[in-house]
Amino acid sequence: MNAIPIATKPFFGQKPGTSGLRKKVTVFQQPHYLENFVQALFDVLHGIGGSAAGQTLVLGGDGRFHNRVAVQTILRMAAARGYTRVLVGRDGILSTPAVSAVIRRHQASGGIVLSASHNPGGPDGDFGIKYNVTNGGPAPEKITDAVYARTQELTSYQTMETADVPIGACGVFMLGQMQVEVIDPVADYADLMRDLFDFDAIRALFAGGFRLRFDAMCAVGGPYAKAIIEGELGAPAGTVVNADPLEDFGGLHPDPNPVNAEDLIAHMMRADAPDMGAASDGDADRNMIVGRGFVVSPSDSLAVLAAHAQRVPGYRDGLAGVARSMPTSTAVDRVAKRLGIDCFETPTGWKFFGNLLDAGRATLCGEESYGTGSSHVREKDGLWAVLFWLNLLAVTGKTVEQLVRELWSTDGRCFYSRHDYEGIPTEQADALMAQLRARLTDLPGQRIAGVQVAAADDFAYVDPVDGSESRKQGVRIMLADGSRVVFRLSGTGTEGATLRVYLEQHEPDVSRHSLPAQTVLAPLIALAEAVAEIRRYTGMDSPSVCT
Ligand code: G16
Repeated sequence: MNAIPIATKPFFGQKPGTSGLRKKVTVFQQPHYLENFVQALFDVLHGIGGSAAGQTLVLGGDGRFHNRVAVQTILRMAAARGYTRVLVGRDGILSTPAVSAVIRRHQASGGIVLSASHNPGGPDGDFGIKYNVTNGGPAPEKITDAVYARTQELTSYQTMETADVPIGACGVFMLGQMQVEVIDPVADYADLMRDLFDFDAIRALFAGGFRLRFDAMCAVGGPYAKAIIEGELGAPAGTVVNADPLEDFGGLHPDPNPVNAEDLIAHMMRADAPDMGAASDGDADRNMIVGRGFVVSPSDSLAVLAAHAQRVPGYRDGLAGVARSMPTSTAVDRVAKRLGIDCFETPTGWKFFGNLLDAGRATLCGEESYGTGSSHVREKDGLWAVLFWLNLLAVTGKTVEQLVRELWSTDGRCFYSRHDYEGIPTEQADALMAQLRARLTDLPGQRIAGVQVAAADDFAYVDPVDGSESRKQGVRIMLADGSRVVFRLSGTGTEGATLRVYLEQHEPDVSRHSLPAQTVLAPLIALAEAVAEIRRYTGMDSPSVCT
């Protein structure tokens, strides 16, 4: 069996965003579209036309529509490229954190994740592809930029003419000279979790009647949560709901936030609510934590985990440091200060944590976008966060709400909200950001909508490990007391542009901690409108999603 060249032409816009290339399924279904991207990736990794002989690739996705087709396409191209071995999840399934774990455990040269994360799936939904490097983390910008450049000059790609590899059961198959090993998607990941957490303590918690509701949102987290939480930890059957991954996520929008996981929130607000609620997203790297009648913000969740990390076996020796994306609230900064450890502020995108984790400068990382993780892999990890919380509840005997309120009474509460304006025409969104950037030097010192602006900038990051620079990562308007409004455009959408407005205000006074966030943040919301003229540019009177 020989590699055969297929003539092709470049496609417009194959530029990876915050986390890989995400487009409508119909875009990926165009002949040669996926192949071009994979060829460009292989050309960057192995040199134009170069061989991947001796290398192992990990391959899997969140099971969304087009996953199966894409897996077979990539297997053929990997064989044509000369890869020695591919580890593929059974049925083409691997969660994003599991890909990271498998790459690291098997010392693979890298992995391909097929997912559009929290974006809806199905024939009219979204699809995506992303490459993770040998540390298990998303490829850095120097690779993704090079891949994009290469997509713009392709004239052919290499593949093979073969039957599909049977990936429905574990086993080893040959595709030409390449070995395809179909692996259990959960096994390596479950081993890692056993090393990190006190499974006995969590087992005892469930045995004592503790009730959890884990909503897998018909996405890839289901099999992992069922195997570990129900299978190993003894939670009653039915603890994990929406546990079977479906190609269209059962029509759900698998984004674990209070808006899209409304069914979970409704259960957690009932008088007979379980002790804890949790949800994960399409590819199982995001998480939401809910107490009885009490929603935990992702920024607070990160801060609680950091504050109590030493109670968990995997972090018994303490944290080297913590890191958060710039728009994430400063709750974890306050914990880091108390603990006397470094806290890094990075641009949005998990890839920016990779160097800090590799260099041993950060142990825990998190983002406002419902992502939390640690040095155990190089992705955020939804189920890991849930197990971490369960471990803390088991060893402290406290409730979710108690742990969060303790954090607030120690460090003050960082009131926080994100307002998303989705589906804006791209030119309008760009114009809004351009006028904000043009005003940056004028804003400091001005009183706008009754609020005094202390400073304003466009966030830029210099990686402390390799010195690489990332500019224009979000406009920040800061007040003297540390409150802030941040504006940036999402890099993960597939239709038009999404403006994200992040609002944060610190409140030390415990008597004000139960006020509704939107009420406390009202002056900042007014400031955001006055400075950015959101209504005028977007034509929208209110955000489409408010979390
Ligand atoms: C990705 C990135 C995250 C980022 C999120 C939202 O998550 O890995 O770092 O916070 O997108 O990005 P944006 O604000 O640009 O839409 P995921 O879960 O979609 O892979």
